[in-house]
Amino acid sequence: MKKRIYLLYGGKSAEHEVSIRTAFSVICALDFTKYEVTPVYITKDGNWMKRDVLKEPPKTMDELERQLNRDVNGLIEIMRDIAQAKENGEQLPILFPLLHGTNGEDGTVQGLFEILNIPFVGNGVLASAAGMDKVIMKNLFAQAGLPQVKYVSFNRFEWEKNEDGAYDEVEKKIGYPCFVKPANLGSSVGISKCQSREQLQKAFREAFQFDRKIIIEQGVEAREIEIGLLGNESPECSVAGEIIPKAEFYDYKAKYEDGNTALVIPADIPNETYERVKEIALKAFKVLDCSGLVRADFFLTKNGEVLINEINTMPGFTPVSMYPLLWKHTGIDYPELIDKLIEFGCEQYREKEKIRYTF
Ligand code: G1L
Repeated sequence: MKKRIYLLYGGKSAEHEVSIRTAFSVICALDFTKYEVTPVYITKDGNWMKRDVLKEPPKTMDELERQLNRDVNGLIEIMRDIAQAKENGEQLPILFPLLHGTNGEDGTVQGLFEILNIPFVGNGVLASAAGMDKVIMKNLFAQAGLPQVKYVSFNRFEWEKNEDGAYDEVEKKIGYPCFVKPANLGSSVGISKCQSREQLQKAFREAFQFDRKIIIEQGVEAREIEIGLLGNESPECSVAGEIIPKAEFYDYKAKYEDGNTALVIPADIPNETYERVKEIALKAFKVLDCSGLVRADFFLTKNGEVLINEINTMPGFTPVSMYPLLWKHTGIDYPELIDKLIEFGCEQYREKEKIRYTF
């Protein structure tokens, strides 16, 4: 019997196209003799469109994007399929969400999966939600004693009540340069670097357009190091990678270019630094109660200090994204990585099935 997979992609998000491209890569990497693949396209208006089971990998991306003119809500169809599988005592299908931002990465869609009581790939409700909010994430890291840059946070109410008080606090606790960002990790907009009070005022106004909560982080001169984690109870760590501005790289072993940055894998760092990165990444995974996968991002300062910047519960996931590349260099290629993520999703579901709800 083939394992059934529902691949969810598209979605109400600025990353709609990225998601489609990622879904295309994932489907093409799946072994069709092992898996039965059902694409579920979520349109920009948020409609769920369950497609027919794929007989073979799609030839072009357009096939995944074409809208179906069916009046049945795809979500209801999926729910019916699940109920039928349960009734017939069949193996449950697994959901594979490739969705970003609102209703995808923030835990809401994972909540739906929990209610449906069905296996799914990747992080659960709590990790997804906590990982989406920079302030919550950093507060949890702080509570666990993980090293990170200084930060403060304000909501719109606090700022409107006392604007100058907020700027004073930033200058007293953080200083310049600093970064002002919407707290919501999903948005790559509304971010500014500030060197002065004037810039800070402008940056607050800008960031508050995109969220009701903002975070101000100390700007540090540092290298950017990332690592991948894979697993549930005792996750494995990949080699580390480095992101560097294009102008600065020359004769490294592996170079991947994308826009204005290059990825260097493995990162050229001392072994003790790598050990420290792993140690902190594993703690962060545990602190946020992650499952399946995480990409952990770090700053490495001039004096060798390792600071955690953030973790990403739904990292970029095309074959040329940092997370899959890190695993490729660790000895796990893209198709195998996907197999493992699916297996970890099933394992996580079995773990939850052990919980008693009656007493
Ligand atoms: F399901 C996984 F494996 F956990 C998973 C889900 C989503 C891995 C990576 C992603 N990433 C995304 O969905 C993306 C928005 C970054 C690209 Cl579509």
